[in-house]
Amino acid sequence: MLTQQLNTKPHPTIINLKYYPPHNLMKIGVVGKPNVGKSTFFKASTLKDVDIQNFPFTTIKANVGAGYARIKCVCKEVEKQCNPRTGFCTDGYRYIPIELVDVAGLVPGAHEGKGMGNQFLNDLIFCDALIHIVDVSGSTNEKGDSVEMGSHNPVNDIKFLEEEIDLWLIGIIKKNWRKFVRTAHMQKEKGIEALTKQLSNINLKEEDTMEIYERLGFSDNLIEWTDDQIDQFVIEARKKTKPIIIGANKIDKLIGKYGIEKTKEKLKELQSATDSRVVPIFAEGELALRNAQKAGIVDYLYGNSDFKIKEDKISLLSSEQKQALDKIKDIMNVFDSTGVLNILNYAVFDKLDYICVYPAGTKTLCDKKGNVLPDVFLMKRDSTALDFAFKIHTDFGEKFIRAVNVKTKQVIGKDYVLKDKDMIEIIADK
Ligand SMILES: Nc1nc2c(ncn2[C@@H]2O[C@H](COP(=O)(O)OP(=O)(O)OP(=O)(O)O)[C@@H](O)[C@H]2O)c(=O)[nH]1
Ligand SMILES: [Mg+2]
Repeated sequence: MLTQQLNTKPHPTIINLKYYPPHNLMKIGVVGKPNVGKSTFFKASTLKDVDIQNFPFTTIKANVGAGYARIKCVCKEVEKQCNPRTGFCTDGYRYIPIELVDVAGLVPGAHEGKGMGNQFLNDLIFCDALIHIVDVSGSTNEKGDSVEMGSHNPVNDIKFLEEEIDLWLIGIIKKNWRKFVRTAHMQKEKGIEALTKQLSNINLKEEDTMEIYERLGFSDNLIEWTDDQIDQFVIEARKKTKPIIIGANKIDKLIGKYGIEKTKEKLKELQSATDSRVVPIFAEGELALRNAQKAGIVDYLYGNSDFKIKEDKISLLSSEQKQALDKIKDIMNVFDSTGVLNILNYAVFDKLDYICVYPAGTKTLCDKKGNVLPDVFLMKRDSTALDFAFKIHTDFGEKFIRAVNVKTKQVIGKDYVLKDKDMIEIIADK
């Protein structure tokens, strides 16, 4: 609606998107019940031209595209302009691509086939985290139909969605449970080893399988596991492989009805009902703003806390358009941004605890083609120089000799623990 008000054309292309092989991109799923603004959030993040409508099940086939996390790039520190191979760098902010997957809406009972069922969630199996978009204004019921504002309690959505996601994963694991347990038994495989292999199918790492296994203290003989125990294990696995962050969307509606202070209280109420972090979002505002920026109406850098209408455009705007922009500005002032990039940054750097590391040549910071700091990789905190070498290329990992910390010029070994914004040169056998 706001986009129409601002009368700008949506941009069908993604900015400077050249994919790495998918295994190198972090992947984040966008989930929630129908009609809450998942695709609006996706479109505001990726600028991909996807369908948005005010009724349930607009999205059926998953939308996939590149969103971004954003950091202050080291190129400013070293006083050079970088040339990113993927993503982009503007005003010293480096935008690091992340794969976003926007799926169809989930309804309570989806695991029993209600709504669109939950098979479509299989598109999320390799996601590192899930952003659960909630209509915080309470103007969509559990099926995603529009209802009177405030008549639906968004706290209920948080609970049901988590359950449906858990039940989906439980369904996947239980489907082959008996067969895999029998095979493991026949091959005299240890329970934990068999389980590790099985759960790697849902992206669970070996150390995480071990941690859950030790914490729950279930039998080493998987045949003895009860149904409940399998469920408990998978729920813990889901928390590790698919942590959920709540995007409290449509805050504009909430503010419109209750004002700012009451809105903040409502957000606190929502936060107290969940262990997941609740991030306020105005997806429609971000989408309108990015389109206005593309159309040359405003000076705005995606993710910033403010924007300016261009002097020469002010007189060309209708009062409706000015009002729409004022509304966005007011909300950005209160919450420091529209929250769209904010929630992705929170997912990557806080919840998943990743840091950014640049491969760099010691002398020039360039690759062979002369590009300055062309890549930046997201690495799990506490990763080592050897992990980084493997991340760049298996060959580098296998033939690792030593590395150099480009900032300090110190030679480092494979066990060096990486720090955020390190620039590292890997020296490997040819
Ligand atoms: N007021 C307001 N409306 C929004 C916001 N974000 C999305 N909407 C509206 O919510 C409706 C649903 O948006 P979609 O993005 O299609 O929702 P969805 O969750 O993808 O819906 P399904 O694909 O049907 O599951 C549309 O009318 C959007 O314009 C927002 O931040 N504020
Ligand atoms: Mg949609």
